[in-house]
Amino acid sequence: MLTSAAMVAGKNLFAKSAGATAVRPFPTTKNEPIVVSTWDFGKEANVAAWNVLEAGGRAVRAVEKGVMVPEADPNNQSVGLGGRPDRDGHVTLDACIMDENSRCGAVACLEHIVHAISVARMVMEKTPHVMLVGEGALQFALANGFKKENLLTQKSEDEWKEWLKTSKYEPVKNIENVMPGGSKNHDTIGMVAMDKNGNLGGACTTSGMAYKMRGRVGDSPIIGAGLYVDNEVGAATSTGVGEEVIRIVGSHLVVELMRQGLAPEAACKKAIERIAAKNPRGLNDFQVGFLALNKRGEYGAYALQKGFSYSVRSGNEDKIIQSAYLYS
Ligand code: SD4
Repeated sequence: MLTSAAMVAGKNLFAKSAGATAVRPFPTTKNEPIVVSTWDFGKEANVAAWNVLEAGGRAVRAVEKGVMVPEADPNNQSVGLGGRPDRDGHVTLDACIMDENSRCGAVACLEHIVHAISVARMVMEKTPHVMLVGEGALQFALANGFKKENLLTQKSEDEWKEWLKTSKYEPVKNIENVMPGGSKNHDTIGMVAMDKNGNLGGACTTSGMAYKMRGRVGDSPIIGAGLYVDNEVGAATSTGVGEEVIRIVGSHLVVELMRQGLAPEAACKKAIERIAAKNPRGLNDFQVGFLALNKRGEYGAYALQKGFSYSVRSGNEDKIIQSAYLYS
């Protein structure tokens, strides 16, 4: 007997089509809440998300609450307050959010607002649009009560000025990957969760690639690239060099591979292999990691390079896991 999730308008979404490989159905058997997020700093963010999930709150609320933690942390130089600026010294934020009803909202190149994810959620809930960018996004945020703040901390400003001395005013490609797994390699929080009703939600927020060109937007605010949620199948998010993720519409690809029957880690691996295949040279130059959760509450990740970690919180787990990877 299929659950209602697998039956829409009387159609069995997991039915085997002629000549196609049989796919596994995704009935939610347990409805046990779980949250997973990118990097080891996700562990702290998961606590805030878990508080919402445990109290019976929606996954979309949990992920918003969760990613607000690194957004507000001035010591996290890849998200929100304290984020590394673009090459001209402006901190510009990208974020998106998606709920169990495939509703989504996003902001890109947003300045002066700490909680870009909450602005993205407001775009989803209060406007007929999916994405607002730049000045328009800021105007919308201010009109809705968000406070204008200086996001450039002294530390990030000092580092940027140091970078300017040798950069010759060109963006440094893959600055975060100077030390894979090291302090500069912690970038972007992507978080996906399942709530007590078995519903999924996801959020992704970042200050983007350090010293990027002014106006550059990465994968993180792009639905399908940096984040994708399909409540029948699962959810996925990404971190790393956004241009590579956009080229394969990575998070959507991971969800579609799970729909075809792949486990989360295997789906992430296939997406990474696709990026690798499109970059026959220079694979050591950059990092991409995918993290996925399916409708059964199973999770997994895969990265191009060694050094990607992710954090898991559920009723019986609270840990940081080192992702599998293609190249060491
Ligand atoms: C981006 N995926 O903007 C994000 C964040 C990132 O190093 O790559 N940071 O492409």
